[in-house]
Amino acid sequence: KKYNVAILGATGAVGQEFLNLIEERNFPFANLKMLASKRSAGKKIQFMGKEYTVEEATVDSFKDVDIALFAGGSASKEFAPAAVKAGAVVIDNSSTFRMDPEVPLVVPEVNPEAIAQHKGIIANPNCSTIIMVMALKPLYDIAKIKRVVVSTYQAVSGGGKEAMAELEQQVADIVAGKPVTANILPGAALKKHYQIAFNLLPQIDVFKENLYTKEEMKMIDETKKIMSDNDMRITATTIRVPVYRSHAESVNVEFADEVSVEAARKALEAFPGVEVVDNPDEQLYPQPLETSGKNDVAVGRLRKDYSIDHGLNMWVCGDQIRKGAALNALQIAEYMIEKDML
Ligand code: 2RA
Repeated sequence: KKYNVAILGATGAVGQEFLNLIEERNFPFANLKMLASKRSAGKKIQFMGKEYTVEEATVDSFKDVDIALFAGGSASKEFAPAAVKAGAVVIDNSSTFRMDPEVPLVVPEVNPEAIAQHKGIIANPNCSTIIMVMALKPLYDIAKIKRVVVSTYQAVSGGGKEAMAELEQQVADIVAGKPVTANILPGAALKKHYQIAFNLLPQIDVFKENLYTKEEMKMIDETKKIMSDNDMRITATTIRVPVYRSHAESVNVEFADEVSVEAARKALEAFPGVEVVDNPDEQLYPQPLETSGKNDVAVGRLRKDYSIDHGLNMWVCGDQIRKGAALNALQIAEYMIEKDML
């Protein structure tokens, strides 16, 4: 069986990755609709030997669509209800519906059972959250996790194609001895912008009243929902780094019981979608350059946290446009196809 697929946000970084993955994974599509905002409407996209014209998304765009893949952004709020009404299942990469109790928030390796609860919309978690829970879940399966302390090192592509271009331009300008301009990062809509080249920015998204950024609160709230554990204590600090692609995270875990490094390694090695890269003798550890363009989340630097009773430190890297966004969403669709849920 083949399915009619629509991609909303087809011209952006996540939209483009949807296309790469649909081809790579031989996703069973019949018709493919490329949708975007008015600004991108009319653009041509070459895909699998065919030329597609990007159409402006409207509430009428979803007739006969089986699966609507939403790349993210404010368009989701406007178009998700229309797509559902037209009979499509929406897999949404924006934050709009993630914490809605009626909407499953899914990482297929972690909580696929939640998909069955959907009422038309399934939310794809935030990229840094997905990458972290891929490493937490196999560990949680051997011992309850009491507390997590995470610091992220997030690539500029998390801020979109424009943020990548900004880093490239700044590096070129610095090397050429020219003055540097910053217009995008830490966020295009923010009041102030700072240089990312040869710098770090401790702000991803806007600040909330509690002094955390929205990105930090996503990691906290979404992880509890995905792992179905509201008692888990989590604190997060999210940082933008001058890396093109692939987020990295330093994750400190406190368990309720003893977990040896060997047991943790074994559990991580057995988990689908995780690759353990951890050999200090050979200087092997995950690096964003190595995980860019790959599907698996890499985990390494496994070691005890001797400052607490049952603690473990790890270093996690994952391509946030793949597993952190497009791949995860497509895996949700593949799961539904496999289980005949579409
Ligand atoms: C970032 N979390 O890296 C975002 C993308 N969804 O900015």
